[in-house]
Amino acid sequence: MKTRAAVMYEHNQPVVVEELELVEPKANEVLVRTAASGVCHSDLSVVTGAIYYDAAVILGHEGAGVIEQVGEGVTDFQVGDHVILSFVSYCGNCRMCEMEKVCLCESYDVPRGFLLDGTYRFYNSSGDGILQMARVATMSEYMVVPEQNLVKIDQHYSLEQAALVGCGVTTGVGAVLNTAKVEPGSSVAVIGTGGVGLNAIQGAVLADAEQIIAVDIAEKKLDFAKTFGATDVVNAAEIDAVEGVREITKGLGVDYAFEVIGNPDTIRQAYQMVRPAGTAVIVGMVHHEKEFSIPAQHFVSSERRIIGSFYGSCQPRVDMPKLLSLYTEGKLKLDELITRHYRLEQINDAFADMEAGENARGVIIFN
Ligand code: PAD
Ligand code: ZN
Ligand code: ZN
Repeated sequence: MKTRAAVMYEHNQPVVVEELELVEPKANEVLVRTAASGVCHSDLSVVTGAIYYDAAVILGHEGAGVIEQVGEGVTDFQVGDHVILSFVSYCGNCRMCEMEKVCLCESYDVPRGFLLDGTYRFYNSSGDGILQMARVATMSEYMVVPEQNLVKIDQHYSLEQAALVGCGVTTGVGAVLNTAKVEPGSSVAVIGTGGVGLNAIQGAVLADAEQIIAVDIAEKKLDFAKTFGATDVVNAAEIDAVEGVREITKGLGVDYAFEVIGNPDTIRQAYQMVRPAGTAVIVGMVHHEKEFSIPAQHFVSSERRIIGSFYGSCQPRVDMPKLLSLYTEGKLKLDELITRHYRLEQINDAFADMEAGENARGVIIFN
């Protein structure tokens, strides 16, 4: 069948929207018609090469849609089911899965962007195979994905709001609740209050944190942060982020700092703004060739902790329906995250708006 998709053919060049041929789902795979795809910074990082994929690859990993066809052996899903796409495939049986660390599943040793049997499902008009970001490719009208990447949801949810749960919401809220396990009454700083960071702020609200300090260089983002529950803001374009947070916390520093940008400098700031024995949580995806450094002796003598958080340490099929329930109960904001809609053809505009700090989240809507 034919589908239109946003394809990265060359790093740091405009993304190409074109018609591709999509083959039928094989065993344990499903054909999904995409309803909506959020535009996450990780998509832009695939374009820049910070998150490395060989070209060509279809972008998009934050989406939701409707099942149109199921391959042989698929028993948990049916045509018509509404699903969120998970950007990890997990087996459910390996040691990491049994430890409920399913996002760290180690069973699938397949090169990035191929489906689990190591082959392509998408081809361009020249007959070249096209990879799928995170094995999903939500920036395509249709996608064939492993059933392991699907989360079934109730049909009354808007697929547009549900799409955001596929990455930003689960990553941000999960970093606070699952990875860091922030205690009630804690003080929290979130550095970078974009689509993911705003959800870390929502996570801190859900954790009953007492003080939630938003740090960003864009005033507009700090305004968003306040509506999502930040109690204080620090504009890092105007003052030093670490000093700003220290001042608000009367010199002590915060219990938890979340870095949600992907920059070695702001990772160091996160480390510096936590109190002794506090925890810096790194959510941002730093360029794959870069490292960060911190003063080693100080790290020991201050007993600070630095932890990584991937996909909010979530269990997609457990956590995503729970997050949607919180939305229904009015405890999680999803509507307010969506500040602009785009058509697939406008993907390069969506990335330009992201770089200009325009949106909380931009969302691509399909017909
Ligand atoms: P975004 O572009 O919506 O937000 C980034 C925010 O950082 C913006 O508001 C910027 O203004 C702000 N910012 C940039 N530089 C600075 C600075 N020096 N000081 C303070 N603020 C700054 O991105 P996003 O929220 O979609 O993604 C954020 C990161 O999270 C990005 O690295 C992405 O790849 C990563 C991510 N990680 C996971 C995971 O599983 N760990 C999942 C999804 C996204
Ligand atoms: Zn993402
Ligand atoms: Zn596994």
